[in-house]
Amino acid sequence: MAARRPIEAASGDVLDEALVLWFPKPQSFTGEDVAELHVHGGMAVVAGVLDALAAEDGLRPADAGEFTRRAFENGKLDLTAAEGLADLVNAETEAQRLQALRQLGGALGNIYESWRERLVRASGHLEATIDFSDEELPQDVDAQVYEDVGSLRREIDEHLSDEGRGERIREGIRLAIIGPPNAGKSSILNMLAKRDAAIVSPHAGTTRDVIEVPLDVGGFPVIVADTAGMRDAAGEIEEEGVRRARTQAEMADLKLAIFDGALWPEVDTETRSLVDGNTIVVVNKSDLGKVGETEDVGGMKALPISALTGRGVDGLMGCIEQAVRDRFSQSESAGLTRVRHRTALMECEEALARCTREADVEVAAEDLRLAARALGRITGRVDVEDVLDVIFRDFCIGK
Ligand SMILES: Nc1nc2c(ncn2[C@@H]2O[C@H](COP(=O)(O)OP(=O)(O)OP(=O)(O)O)[C@@H](O)[C@H]2O)c(=O)[nH]1
Ligand SMILES: [Mg+2]
Repeated sequence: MAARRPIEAASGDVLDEALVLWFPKPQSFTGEDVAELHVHGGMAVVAGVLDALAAEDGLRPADAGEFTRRAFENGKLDLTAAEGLADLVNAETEAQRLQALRQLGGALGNIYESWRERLVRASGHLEATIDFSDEELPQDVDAQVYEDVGSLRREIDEHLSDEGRGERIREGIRLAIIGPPNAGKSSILNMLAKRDAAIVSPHAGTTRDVIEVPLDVGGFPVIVADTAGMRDAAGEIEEEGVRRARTQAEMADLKLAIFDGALWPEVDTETRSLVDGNTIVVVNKSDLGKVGETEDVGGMKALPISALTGRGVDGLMGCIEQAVRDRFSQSESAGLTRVRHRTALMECEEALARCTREADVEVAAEDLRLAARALGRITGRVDVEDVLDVIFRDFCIGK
């Protein structure tokens, strides 16, 4: 129901002409009666209307995430959908938006709920074999239960072995720029970021702290980290910088290994030792004329570029985008997006493993109930009080 109405203070002063929307329960977002006031957005209007509302008995400002929390508590959405909504509000790139929308639409919740129902049914069947005699039951009830538990374990294993794709899309894919000092790592970061994010200088050992820049690479969120040049450092501060560079290299989903074209064909041995299947190999300073078109480092094709002239830079961007796409494009089925999901799924899988090893049928049935409970925690059916505060804290006010 919508109407245009004057909004009045208790004194009778008209504060604004506003659009008033009335959503009767239970069809509203929260499942409760909800009134929305669409006022003219000036600060004085908003402050006046909020003051007038605060003067009414029983009214107070909503906490962050309170609308969504009430919707959850009234059974309007499950916990994974609520998380999807929070992610949608925070989405900065296309891949994040798509993933969040899919989760809000129930793609994850439906998977976990269907698994949970299978387990509840299986534990019921197993319990029936305790309470009833063989003659009263259809044949091979327990064999069927164990077969279903086996196939569910395989589905969960497959779901878990996604290399953290959904989590990376939510939090950002990590790309570390590594290499010897003075190779042009910071110049390359600045080029990718299209701004002077890091200090560039002719002195080896310029960068010490890790400098992170978030980028949108073909719709994927990528956090590019520039690091200190790898070498036996001169002094404590640089030493710490090099230690941090190595940590970044270990943590990264993808690496850009930069070699110095001024020293070519000499290559830094430590950087070379860090080159693996998730590394794009680059030789910078190709403008100095020492680097050929078809170079390689330890069998890996090396991309000649020049951060100074911009040569080869588009090719490098293309390589990064392709590497990200190859690794992080969404599969057909929805994937988990939070550590919370992963932990509960691992707990479920452990309970199922115990169940298959267990000789005592009563204990095995209890394992199935525990496994179902772990899944119920993801969608918010059981044991959720302790996680609710954490989840809804991430929301903004008014959602
Ligand atoms: N000729 C040439 N010089 C370059 C190129 N890229 C960077 N340089 C120069 O190389 C020097 C080092 O560049 P940086 O980007 O600071 O190198 P870095 O790898 O970050 O160095 P550290 O932070 O000390 O490890 C600077 O003087 C740059 O101007 C290039 O493509 N060609
Ligand atoms: Mg640097």
